[in-house]
Amino acid sequence: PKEIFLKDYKQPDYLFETVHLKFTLGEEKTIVSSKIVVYPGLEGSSSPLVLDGVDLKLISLKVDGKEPKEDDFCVDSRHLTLYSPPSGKFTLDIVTEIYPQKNTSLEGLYKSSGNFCTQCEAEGFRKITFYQDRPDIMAKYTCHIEADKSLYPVLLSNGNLIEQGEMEGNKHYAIWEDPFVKPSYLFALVAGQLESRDDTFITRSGRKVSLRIWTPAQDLPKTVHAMYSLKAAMKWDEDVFGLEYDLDLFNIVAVPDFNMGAMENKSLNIFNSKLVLASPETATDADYAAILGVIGHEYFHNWTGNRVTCRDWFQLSLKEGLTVFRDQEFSSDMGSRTVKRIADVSTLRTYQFPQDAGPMAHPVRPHSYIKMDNFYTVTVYEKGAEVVRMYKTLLGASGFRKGMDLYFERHDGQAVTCEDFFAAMRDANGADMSNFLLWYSQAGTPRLNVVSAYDAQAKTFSLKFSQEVPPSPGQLVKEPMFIPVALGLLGSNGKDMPLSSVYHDGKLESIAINGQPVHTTVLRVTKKEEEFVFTDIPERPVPSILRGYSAPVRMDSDLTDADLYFLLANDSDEFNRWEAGQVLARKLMLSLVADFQQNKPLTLNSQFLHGIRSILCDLSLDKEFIGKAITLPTEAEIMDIMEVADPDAVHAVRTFIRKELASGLKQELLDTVKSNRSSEEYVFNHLNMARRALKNIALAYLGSLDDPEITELALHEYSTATNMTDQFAALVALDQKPGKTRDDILADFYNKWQHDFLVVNKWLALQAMADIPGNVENVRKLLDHPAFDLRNPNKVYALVGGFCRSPVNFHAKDGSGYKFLGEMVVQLDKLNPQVASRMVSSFSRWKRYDETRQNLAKAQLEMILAANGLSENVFEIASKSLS
Ligand code: B3K
Ligand code: ZN
Repeated sequence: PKEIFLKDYKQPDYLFETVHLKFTLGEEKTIVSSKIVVYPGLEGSSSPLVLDGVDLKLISLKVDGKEPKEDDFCVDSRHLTLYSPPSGKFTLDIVTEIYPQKNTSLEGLYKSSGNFCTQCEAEGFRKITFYQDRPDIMAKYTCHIEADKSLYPVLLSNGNLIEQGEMEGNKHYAIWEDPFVKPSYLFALVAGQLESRDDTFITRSGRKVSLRIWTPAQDLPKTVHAMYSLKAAMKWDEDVFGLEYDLDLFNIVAVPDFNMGAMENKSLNIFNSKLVLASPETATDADYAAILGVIGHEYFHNWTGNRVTCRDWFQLSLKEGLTVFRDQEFSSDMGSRTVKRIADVSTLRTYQFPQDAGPMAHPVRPHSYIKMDNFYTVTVYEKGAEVVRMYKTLLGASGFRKGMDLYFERHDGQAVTCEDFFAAMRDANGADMSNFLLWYSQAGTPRLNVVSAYDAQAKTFSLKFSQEVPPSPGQLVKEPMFIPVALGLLGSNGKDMPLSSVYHDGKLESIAINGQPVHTTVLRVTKKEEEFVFTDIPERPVPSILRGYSAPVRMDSDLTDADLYFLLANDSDEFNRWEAGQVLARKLMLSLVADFQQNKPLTLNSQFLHGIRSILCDLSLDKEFIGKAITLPTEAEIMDIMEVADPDAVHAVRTFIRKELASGLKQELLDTVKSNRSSEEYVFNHLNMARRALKNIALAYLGSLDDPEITELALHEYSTATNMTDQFAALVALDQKPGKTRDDILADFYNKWQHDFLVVNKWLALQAMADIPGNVENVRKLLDHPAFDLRNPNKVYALVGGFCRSPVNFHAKDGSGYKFLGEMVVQLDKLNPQVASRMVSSFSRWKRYDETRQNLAKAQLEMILAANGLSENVFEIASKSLS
């Protein structure tokens, strides 16, 4: 397999002006005819024209209407090369044959539940026809589709429908024209038996846009929330960024077989059904929130991704980091900002930090890849979003908006780079952004250490920062980063002190805004070591550092437990209140893990329990915030900060603390469950969701107790639930104890919901994640259950992916978990390399464990690498994991 490098980027020698595609969709084969108008690139060229093409059968080729001679071109398994194309403008006519019915990779053109659909990002278009399949080739497309009328009554592609009609032999056709230039990865086609929920949106300039969400007829009632989300997103983008939709039609299609969440094809978004379909009875609050976020995300791509796209795939974060940031802000504005921030930071810590510290660590803009699909990662997406957030933290909301405006003014209709985005931000604000670009090129999570000192005589408070970026593959020595540190100082009354100046770099700098002192300031930490001294500080303050998590770093500080409890109770920055609790919990968990490993008895310190009690019972707090604040850091998060990860110890300790809290706070938790029940109809709004969230977290705590009263309670909650959020939460509570009650209730749930594959996936995932000893056998049995299908990614993510999230069973010391995953990866790779490669990633941090586990995991990785016909996708992850 060949590695591709950013440093080798070359502008294309040939550009494409227009592309006319014609699809004749059939049951055995599909014929794709493509007519491309080609013209020379900026440099002009006499070099060969190389088109990408994979799994294609070339039927005919014409250059300017004439068949080329046999030695004028060649076709191999990946390319069609024209040795000496005409100089100046010319046309290419290419006819290929493809077999969507046999395409199990779910990339290119394939069938899902009887319908045709496409997935072209990143490099799927080359499985449809020969093309320069790279994002800097932007052209105008038309798409002509012909198909059987009864089997495929609906024919969709990008842009506007310009013609449709009947044909002989019960066939029909439709012609779509997209007026905007686009790269091939945004091309889409859908054909099948679908119906739509229709609505309209009037843009702020008064244009009427038709909105259609397409699903099989029986699912239409479940698209109400998706339509609500789409309209909310359209409105939000106008209000916050001044960005209006640019066509008269916007389509969303839901398909059950999809490798990832959704795809932003121009005006024809294609979604995994999981992220469209919802009803109160079948979807949880978490599903509703995910749908809102992802519908927003894909819609927002229309500007950040489609109108302005990426020059090459190394720039992926240009569109993804920015669009994730935009969807995070959208969800914040639609619900609770603090709670959304907490959820996003937890994701970063649970998934991105481990990636950034392991063999697959890569910068937000990777330097190289073997298979681009492997780089749709939490680093490119979530860390990338943190990078965008830092611009906003540094430039302020209006400065950030100015930067965005300039970005669109300069680059609409272009394929650009991360530097172009940086330059727009900098130039629009005349800002000194110092070494900020390092966030794109250096991998690894920076460590930031803070030491504080108060001088009572001089009334100064000093903060000394030191930073270090750990080495990562291919990058052993790192430069110091530009870290924005949002900071406040709390007085003994628990209030923020007014801040007006700080000594830094030998100068007294004003931090007042318009002459007024501030309560939060943003320090620009740019050196390996750096000191900031605040003046006129009347008493020793408690610093609240990195407010709102202003930079994606791991911070250590000299804050004492007393300081942390003080912040937990008083910080005006709600995020940092939560964070103080998490720091305390992390410390506690690590010290109990050490006790566990030394066979010492475990005890929970009572101050921690009191801290949790006071939050649980604080009626002034937002209930969803309470839920987050009483939730312990994840097992993955704790393993990530240990010298040698010990899944058994971490699991035992987390379970122990949960039980102790549940028994110590049993009455309070019971009261919480009872007082937050509701009989009203399900509504998706913050207050209602927050109430359900808190009730269900309390119920989950109680479920950890061996207590018949609690079993009764959970059974009662299960049988009286009127929505899936409450019903599933009760099931989760009951799932914790192996035995007859658990078996019965799981069976009952399946019987109720076997007709609904999205609900059944929750049932699969719940069982897969169970921490009951030897659960791998149960998971193996579920592989043969009629509800399971290896070809459907959602089911694989639920069962196989769910299993890998159970630390005790996946990392079982007898190697049974690793062996299971090894076998699954080899089987999956033959069907769908993208899915297999996501699964094999669970092995990538094998070196973090003890020697026994290391050897077992390594053996599986070696077995996978030795498999016949291994895909590049799996090869890349497995080989990098081993190196
Ligand atoms: N851009 C797509 C992801 C495509 C993944 C290709 N392997 C969805 C999104 O981020 O919006
Ligand atoms: Zn995206």
